[in-house]
This record gives sequence, C-alpha cells and structure tokens, in this order.
Amino acid sequence: MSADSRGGLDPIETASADEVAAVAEERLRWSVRHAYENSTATRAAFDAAGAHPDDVHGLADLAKVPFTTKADLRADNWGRFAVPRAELARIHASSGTTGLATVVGYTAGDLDTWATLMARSIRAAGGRPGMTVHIAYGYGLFTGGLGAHYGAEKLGCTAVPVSSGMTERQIKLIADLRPEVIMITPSYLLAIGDEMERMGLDPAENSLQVGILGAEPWTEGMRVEIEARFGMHAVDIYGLSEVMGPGVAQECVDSKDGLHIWADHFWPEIIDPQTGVPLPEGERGELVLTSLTKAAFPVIRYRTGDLTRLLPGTSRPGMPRIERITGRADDMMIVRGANAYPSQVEQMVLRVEGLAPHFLCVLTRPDRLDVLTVRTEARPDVEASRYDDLAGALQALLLAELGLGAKVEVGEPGAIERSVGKARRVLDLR
Ligand code: DLL
Repeated sequence: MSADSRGGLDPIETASADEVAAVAEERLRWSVRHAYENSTATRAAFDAAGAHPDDVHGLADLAKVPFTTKADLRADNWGRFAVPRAELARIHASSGTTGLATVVGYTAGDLDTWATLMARSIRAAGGRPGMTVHIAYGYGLFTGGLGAHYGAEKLGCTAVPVSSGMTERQIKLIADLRPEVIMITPSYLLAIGDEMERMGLDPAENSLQVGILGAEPWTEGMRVEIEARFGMHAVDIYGLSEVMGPGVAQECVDSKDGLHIWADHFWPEIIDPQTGVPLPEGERGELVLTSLTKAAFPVIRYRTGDLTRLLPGTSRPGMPRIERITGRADDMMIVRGANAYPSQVEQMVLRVEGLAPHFLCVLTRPDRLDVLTVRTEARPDVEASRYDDLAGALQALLLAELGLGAKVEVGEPGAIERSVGKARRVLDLR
C-alpha cells in the first residue's frame, strides 16, 4: 500500500509549531483552572505547593505548578475527578502492572475527543475510511480495545472487535474478513505469527497492510522482524490510561521516525527523573504530560515514568515528536553495577541469528549477589546442537554492548510463555 499519511487531515495536523503552541497555550489556561476548581485533589496539591492557576499564563509557566504522580492518583483517586459521577459516560482502569489499578473516567465529550484522536492516529498509521480494522487489544477496563474501536469507527472503518486471546480464532478471522489494519501488542502479534506457522500458514500471505502496535516497549529490530514476517508496515502507538488511553501519540507510516504527540490535547515536557528539572529538546528523560481538554479526569504535569526524548515534528510539522519509548524508569534492571532496560536486551536478542524474538529476564540473588538470566528460545529451523553457540553469542553481545554479565538459556521453540496482551519481560525472584 502507499505509505501516505497526508490528505484529509484535521487542519491542526498541518499547522506550524507556533500555531499548535498557541492553541495549546489557550487550552492550558482552561485546563489548569478547570482542574483546580473542580478536582479537590488537584486543588490540595496546588495549595500545598503555593501554586495557583492565576500564575499560569502560558506554556512556559507550567514549571510553576506541581507534578502529579501515579502515587498521587492512588492516594485520592476520586478526588482527581473534576465532574460529578453522574456526568461520567464511561470508566476505565489502568492495567496496574506496577501496583494497584487507577480508575479513570470520561464524559461524553471526552469520549468524542478520544475517538477523534484515535481516528487521527489510525489515519497517520495509514488506515483509511472503508478499511477493515482487526482489533486484538483487550476489550474491557483496559483502554486498548474500546479506544481503538471507537477511533476506527470514527474514521469510517469497519471495526472487528475481536479482543485478545483465542489465537486460532484470530487467525481464522484474519483469513475470513481480510482486514487491512491490525491493532495489537507487538508481542501478541508475534505469538499469532508463530501459531500461523504451526498451522502451516505463511504470516506474510494475508490481507494486512499495517499493524498499529503499542501498549508495551518494542524496538526497531522488532519492527524489521515484524515487517518482514507479516509483509506489512508496523508503526508505533502510545498512550496511557491516566492521560486518556491509546492515541496520545502516533507514529506516521510515511516517516516511521518516532511518534507525534497530539499536542493540541496533551502538552509534553521531558524532565530529569531524579531532580524533576525540565530538560531541553533532544535530551532523554521522563515524559510528563498535561491534559488540555479533558473534563472528567484532567491531569496536570503527570509523570508517566516513560523514558524518551522530544524532537521537532516531521510528518506533522507542528506536533512535537518523541522517540520510541525505551522503557519505564522502574523497569531498569541493575545487575552488579550495570544498568539495562528489557528493550536493550531485546535489541541484542534480535541480533543473534537463530534466536526467536521472545525472551524473559529473570533476576535472582542466590548468594547475596544479583544474577540475571536471560531466557530465550531458538527459531524452529535451528538444530538443538547449536543452542549452546546461540547462548554464547548472546552472552557475549550482552557483555560487550551493555556491560551486562548475564547467564543465557536457549530453550526449544515455544519455551518462552506467550502473552495475549502486554508481554512480561522481567521476572524478579529476588
Ligand atoms: O497501554 C494504552 C494503550 C493501549 C497504548 C493500546 C497503546 C495501544 P496502560 O495500560 O495504562 O495503557 O499502560 C500505559 O504502557 O505508560 C507505557 O509504559 C506503556 N506503553 C504504552 N504504549 C507504549 C508504546 C495503555 N508504544 C503504559 N511503547 C505506558 C512503549 C508503551 N511503551
């Protein structure tokens, strides 16, 4: 298909950075005041920090107001809501992978904005009205399924609400309904590919033209693997429940150079995760997002925990762009002085020919010393006699490239448990 993401765009998508900032600035003033006046927890946080909406005239004043953390949301979850419960049209909850779930809510207007931004995202990914969209993100409290669903419908696509799981049925539906677009976590897409091969099918022989993949970190190497294996474009989609759900930022199919943040609705900052000091464009740090238009659950300077850097827009010139998320600050593994993220391990796994793109980092502490064991598996066409060589190759790469002294285990195809949603990459047994 043509790798085109232009034509029929929302005017703001072709606006300049100054024009986008002007819209964001005006909305920021509204959002900060709305949150302060209607969310008791936001007001308490502002008051405690001696901050007030009157101090926020423009985007440059954001640094005057306090951050919001995941712990803050948990401490007084309902106090974050800025409309009466009766005005909520829907509730979702964060996946709670790193703790208790957070409840988030949407007014009818918020849902409409979300659908519009998801439609924008699917379009940027190469989706077009009239296409069929196979949605294999989980439906339910997770924002992936329903978020994708309403966006696909809004764009004028045919949504197929498959949800996650029942892998054989996924394959049958792809063969029967011939979707052009699939929305799914990259790890579950790989599991579907494996299952297709087990059934004697070639994953590249299908109707799919683009995969809109996200909800978990994945690497450039994984994109190469997926595009070759499925014969389609693979682009990145980012979002989080606390801020909205999927569709906060989207990679354009024509540039594949990171994700444009829809900054007319979410204003980004990058901060030093240790000091909280805002960093200039281009420097790596923690992504902080401020909602500009949400009524039910506004978030001001929400610390996402996600690590990336800000870059100028390309395919959407006025929208700030982020590099693909390398991981979360709390995913970092520290093994005897060396630091690494699972996504860096993924990069190395993908460099060893003969290893499948599945892995699990297991952390143990047998004799008061941390030990990292990277469990991997061989590709189906690899002889068992070569497993030791593959293990040695990965071990050497981890040491040379990441400074990680790790044990490596290579199992048979299928040895690593497959996920139907977000893959678990770290098992901490310490
Ligand atoms: O995962 C929303 C979503 C659904 C995004 C479908 C994309 C597609 P949560 O369950 O609240 O929401 O998890 C949010 O997942 O803070 C990141 O750590 C991670 N994450 C989401 N998208 C990406 C991505 C959804 N493209 C958390 N790359 C976020 C890396 C991602 N990490």
